[in-house]
Amino acid sequence: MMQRLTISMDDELAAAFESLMVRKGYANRSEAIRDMLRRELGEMELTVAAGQPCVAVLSYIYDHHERQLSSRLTDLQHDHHDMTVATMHAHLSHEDCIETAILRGSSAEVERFAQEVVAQTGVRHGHIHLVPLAAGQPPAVGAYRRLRS
Ligand code: NI
Repeated sequence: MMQRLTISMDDELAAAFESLMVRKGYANRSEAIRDMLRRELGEMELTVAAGQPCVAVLSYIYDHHERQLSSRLTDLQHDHHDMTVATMHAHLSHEDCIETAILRGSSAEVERFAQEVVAQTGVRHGHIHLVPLAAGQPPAVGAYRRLRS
């Protein structure tokens, strides 16, 4: 059985999608979207299945003119001080700041915290790179995910 989905998107996103398809060599849109979905679902499984200790690099851009966002982000980090190893901040322009945080904890906790940060209004381009820390075992495969565009 196949289901048909109709998707709406703005012109800019549609154009970006078309060029991505060409770049990655997809024959049609359905195949490209199916592939992205499978990848996203696979990554979710990988990270949900693993409750193991990890380090992670979380990065995002945000608008520091957005009301109270800077202090909300700082508060969030203080609330999770046991997980926040270090944070680096750079002022990119009049509006934008970039921050990277090194986090350490169980992958489930780290992901929950990261998701909370990037879900704040005014945060863009949230990415996380999770590296599992399995004691006495060879390094497992890490996961790199885009949390928010
Ligand atoms: Ni700044």
